[in-house]
Amino acid sequence: STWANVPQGPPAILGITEAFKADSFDKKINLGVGAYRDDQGKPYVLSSVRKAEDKIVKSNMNKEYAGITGVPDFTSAAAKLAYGADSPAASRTAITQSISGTGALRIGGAFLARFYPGAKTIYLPNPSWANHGAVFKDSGLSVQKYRYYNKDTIGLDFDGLIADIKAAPKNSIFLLHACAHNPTGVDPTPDQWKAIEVAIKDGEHYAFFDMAYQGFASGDTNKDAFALRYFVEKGHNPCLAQSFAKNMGLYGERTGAFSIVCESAEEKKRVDSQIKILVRPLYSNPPIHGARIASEVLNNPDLYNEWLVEVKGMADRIIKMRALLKENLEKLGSKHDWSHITSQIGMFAYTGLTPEQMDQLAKEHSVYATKDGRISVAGITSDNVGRLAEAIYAVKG
Ligand code: PLP
Ligand code: TYF
Repeated sequence: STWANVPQGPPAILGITEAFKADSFDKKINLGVGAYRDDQGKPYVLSSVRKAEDKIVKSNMNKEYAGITGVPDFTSAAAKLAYGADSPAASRTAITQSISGTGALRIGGAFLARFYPGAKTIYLPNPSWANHGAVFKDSGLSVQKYRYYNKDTIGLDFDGLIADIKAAPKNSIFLLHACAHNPTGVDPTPDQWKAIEVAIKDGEHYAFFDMAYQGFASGDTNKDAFALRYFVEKGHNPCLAQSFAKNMGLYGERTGAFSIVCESAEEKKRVDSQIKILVRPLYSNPPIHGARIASEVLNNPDLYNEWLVEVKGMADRIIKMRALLKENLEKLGSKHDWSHITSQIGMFAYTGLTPEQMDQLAKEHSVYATKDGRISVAGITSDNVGRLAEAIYAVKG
């Protein structure tokens, strides 16, 4: 037949959700996909987002197409949120709405593949978000890795990271997780970021920031934007993929933005024209509903303040679950050092459990997460944390 030569592919991360659904045990726990859950384990729609959506629905707006680069009130507010209201680069930053963070990464990859004057090689942290490699490879870049995670310390391999930046050919592209590194939950400290900035500048490299969790790391959107803003302050012209999936809970609305800091307003104009030429044959123009919601939340002072409180609420609940998980493991008598569970930040904890132990967690304890030992802390609740600790203690001791 026509597709006889199409090989069966492996299941994606959503395979975990499938296995979870097929499990009939009523106390099963899903810590697979990184999506926030409330303390009842339910998907959470932020109150600020609900109010913004109500306003939009009630205002009876039409459904006309947005322009190629999306809803302008949304993109200008997104840029302000990321780079800061007083960004020195505000007038020279080109920005387009995107199909959430993934779409932003893909536009960025395609733009660099077409126009980046240096080697079209992007270095990803090892490990990185599972989709990064495929996004950039399919964009036409060649993909390499730089050292990031030290499995002995369950922390940052800072020396390896700096050495790899220094060893990379001049003008390489470096993908940097702006905050709340996925999957490890391990971020550089501000001082380490300063050293990374120097190494990137010395190598004449180009910084590509992926910011999928602004507000989720510290609970403070400004703190979480430190690295990005610091690079701009130090004279870099980075590009940025932004997602509102996690921090506004807009997952399926696919709301995001891609931006490039340019040298001048004139350069911005040329870059902007080429972003449009790139996006037009990809999907013509982006969906409007999520962008209108995010725009309302970001531009309405009352909703904006309510949102900031809600983001901090999500971050704080995750921090509390980290502490409870560690405490429960210690109460059970575990002799391992679990301090990384509370020192890591963002949505995920990188437990250090082996693929075999993760398999055992699923098969014997109905606890589902990725094989690399990553658990989505957002899936832990006051109710299931005790059972989770027992399961981890049973497979690891
Ligand atoms: N980048 C990182 C590091 C992520 O973890 C994710 C996943 O949520 C994304 C980008 C893109 O997510 P989305 O396309 O849902 O915005
Ligand atoms: O890493 C995660 O679990 C999140 C959610 O194709 C996600 O980033 C996972 C896979 C995917 C899109 C989002």
